[in-house]
Amino acid sequence: MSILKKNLKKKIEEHRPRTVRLLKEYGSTKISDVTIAQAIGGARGVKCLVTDISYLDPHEGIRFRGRTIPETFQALPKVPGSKYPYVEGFWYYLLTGDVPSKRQAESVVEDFKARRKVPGYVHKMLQTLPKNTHPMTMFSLAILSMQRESVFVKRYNEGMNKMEYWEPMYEDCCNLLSKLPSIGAYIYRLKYKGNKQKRPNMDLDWGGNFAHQMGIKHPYDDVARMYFILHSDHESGNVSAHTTHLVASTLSDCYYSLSAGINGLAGPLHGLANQEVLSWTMKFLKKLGKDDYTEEDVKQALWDTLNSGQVVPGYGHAVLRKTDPRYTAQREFCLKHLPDFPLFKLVSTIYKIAPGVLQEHGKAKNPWPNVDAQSGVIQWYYGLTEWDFYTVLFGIGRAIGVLANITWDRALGYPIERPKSVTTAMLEEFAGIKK
Ligand code: NMX
Ligand code: MLT
Repeated sequence: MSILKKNLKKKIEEHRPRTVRLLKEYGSTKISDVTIAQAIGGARGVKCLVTDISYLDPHEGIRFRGRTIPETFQALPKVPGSKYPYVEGFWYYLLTGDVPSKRQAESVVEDFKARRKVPGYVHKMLQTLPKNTHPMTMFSLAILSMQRESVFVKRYNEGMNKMEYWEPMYEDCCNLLSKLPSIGAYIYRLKYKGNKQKRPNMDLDWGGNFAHQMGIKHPYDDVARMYFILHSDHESGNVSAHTTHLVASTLSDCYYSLSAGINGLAGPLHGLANQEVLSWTMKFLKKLGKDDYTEEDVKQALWDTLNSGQVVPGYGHAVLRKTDPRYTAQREFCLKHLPDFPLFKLVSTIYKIAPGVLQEHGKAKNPWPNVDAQSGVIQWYYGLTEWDFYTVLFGIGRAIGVLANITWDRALGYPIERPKSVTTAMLEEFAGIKK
């Protein structure tokens, strides 16, 4: 058994009695009420999911296993010659809650390398798709096409004890996660680089090999490591995490579950906002027809968007009530590596103007930028200008968090998810409205 799997097993065995006790002795303790506004309005703020992998505070932002973003980057073992951690070490950390030693992180690097090879039929399937298929559709299909590899399904069909469910789920998640960077890069080069593919480099870690297969030189390997960790997890209520969890709760395997979660990420109000930000910014520059712009021009463009009934992409959030620390982390990267890049300057001007405009508009509860407002600029700077690919990057990162979560879902025996619905007439009755 691998070092990670052995440690995870120990953690699971230690954790199980806590969940059992809460259920048995405190099951009727109330943690949330539900209002009519919440029932109609997307369950905002209803506390009905459990995860220990990350927690999102509205004012502080995300903590992974109790650590803020800077603390996480600081704590994890770094790739030699890089300031950024191994993504594999981060996977270890999310699963166990323990910061791995360099040796422990590197054992996951080796384990992932052994699982990295993408089956040939995935490439063949991708080649048959119409040329204008969106990269997110390709990514989701690639994941789904590998469902036949599921170890969980095989073991389930043989007859398996519930207490063992997490083990084949863990194997499936490692098998799937280890392949995602290669699949993403394959889609990129198939769609935008005339299908001139690069073979994986077995000397490189997960993030480094992604940069290599994309064909983008250093420091893009560090950009990839930073990006994937930043986008990994945002507690359990966001659409991609919740969908993955929901589908997995039926005992569907991780291929079905992640593919579904990726489909949720592909919506413009969720992950696809990162492509919308670039598209909005480019339209703004095109409409202006010149390189220089004033703050007044930016303000006018934001109002034009709002007045035409559209959202300002990259701004607002269902939980956060301040600038997203993932935005700040990427902004700090830009200030260090690309301070004079014109697109970064424009995004910074939007950051200066948009919150005031959104406040004056008076609808968005959070006028501050989220992760998607800043991520595309960095990709563009390093030569990845095909913005409809950006959400695939988000998806590769998001897989780390949601796959860690569904492994724990199996370990703790979370049941099939099935909330209750009511009718409008029932709501009217609750409200005391007479017909
Ligand atoms: N621009 C214009 N209007 C907005 C914005 C925005 N950026 N954000 C919220 N609103 C509106 C929202 O559409 C709603 O209008 P209405 O009452 O007409 O339905 C109103 O303000 C109240 O919405 P909130 O309660 O503030 O936001 P909610 O929790 O419903 O939605 C988002 C959260 C993130 C979906 C929303 O802020 C949004 O649409 N933002 C732009 C898209 C975006 O950046 N999404 C990425 C989120 C992060 N991610 O990667 O997933
Ligand atoms: C995410 O990373 O999933 C987004 O910020 C959306 C969310 O948390 O609701």
